[in-house]
Amino acid sequence: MVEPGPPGSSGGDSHDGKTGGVKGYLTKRHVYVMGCTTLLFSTVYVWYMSNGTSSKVSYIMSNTQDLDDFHKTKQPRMTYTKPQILKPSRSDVLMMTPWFAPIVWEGTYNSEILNEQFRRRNVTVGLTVFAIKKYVVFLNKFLETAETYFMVGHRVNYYIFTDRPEEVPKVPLKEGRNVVVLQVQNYPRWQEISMRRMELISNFSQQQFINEVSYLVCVDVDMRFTDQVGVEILSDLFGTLHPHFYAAERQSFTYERRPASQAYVPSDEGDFYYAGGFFGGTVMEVYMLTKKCHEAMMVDKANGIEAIWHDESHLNKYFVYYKPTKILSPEYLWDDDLGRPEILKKRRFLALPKSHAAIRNK
Ligand code: UD2
Repeated sequence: MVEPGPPGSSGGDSHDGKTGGVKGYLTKRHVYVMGCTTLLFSTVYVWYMSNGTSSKVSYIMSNTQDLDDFHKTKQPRMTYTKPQILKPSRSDVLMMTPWFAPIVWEGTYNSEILNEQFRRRNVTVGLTVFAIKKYVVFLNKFLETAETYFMVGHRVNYYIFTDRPEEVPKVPLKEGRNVVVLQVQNYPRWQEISMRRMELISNFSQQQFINEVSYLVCVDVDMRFTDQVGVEILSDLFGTLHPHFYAAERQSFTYERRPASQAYVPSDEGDFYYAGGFFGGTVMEVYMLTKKCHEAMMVDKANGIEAIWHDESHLNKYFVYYKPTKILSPEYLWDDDLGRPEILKKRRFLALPKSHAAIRNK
């Protein structure tokens, strides 16, 4: 083992200190440090220039500060049951995809560890929800239950897209949590309202969300939280297994099967069927997903075709080719009409029963 030497030395092996490339004037360690420094500064510079904002630079700085403080501050004790290599935490469900994306089930993660990691990064999460026309009636229950169960202990911005800002209920919020009402237009058809979410999320991601939050979580409004939905869901890009299809075979997935649509998925492709009502990721990843899906929907529109399940079909097409880095189990989007299968240890986000005739296009 090489013992670290005094400052300025090249480590334990004195014969290893010079490099031919700089004619022996500099030690390898100098060259290494200079290389790293140059790389760091050029990365930061390119990043800074391409974004026109200092938010990412300050992100790097604050994280470096955190590392600097590591030895000075007392770290919280990390006492919990040790993971067991020979005893997987769940043996009844798939916990990892073939591209190494974890599938989030109760019993597979430790919230304490994850909360500590995300708190250290001082993460703010944006929750986007659309309440257009009559769907404003769902906001009260949605927000009230989100205050109890969604990202407890973390900073949250609720982005409420609506055409009826005056009907957004005033729900008491905990510290660090804000409601941001975004007034948008409505459309005559409910399908169009559902699909246009992609366009609006991508536009607002670029103009606003990128400056305000680290992650976006994009969900349906006719839902209520019934158990914890925390930072375990966060990742670069995540989708949720649709409660109707999590155990189904490919042929049963209701992907768009007409080649004329941009959402077309051939019968021998696809991993899972994802729900349109719960996806997310970093603002940049969500921006790319929603932009691509919106563009695809516009091509379909120009060609006089609408995908079978609207935005959900396009989301599913996207995930075939840009695979999520994390997948949420149906715990995160459940419908009690489907009963309570043994594998479902928790129901965290539940569909509310709704009368389509009374609520859609109203
Ligand atoms: C499924 C998906 C949904 C979407 C849709 C496409 C789930 C749980 N839901 O929902 O995400 O992909 O299929 O067909 O996976 N909305 C309004 N006002 C309206 C109509 C819709 O605000 O007049 C919004 C609202 O946030 C609603 C969402 O659009 O939750 C989706 O509409 P939906 O819930 O009526 O569609 P549904 O249940 O078929």
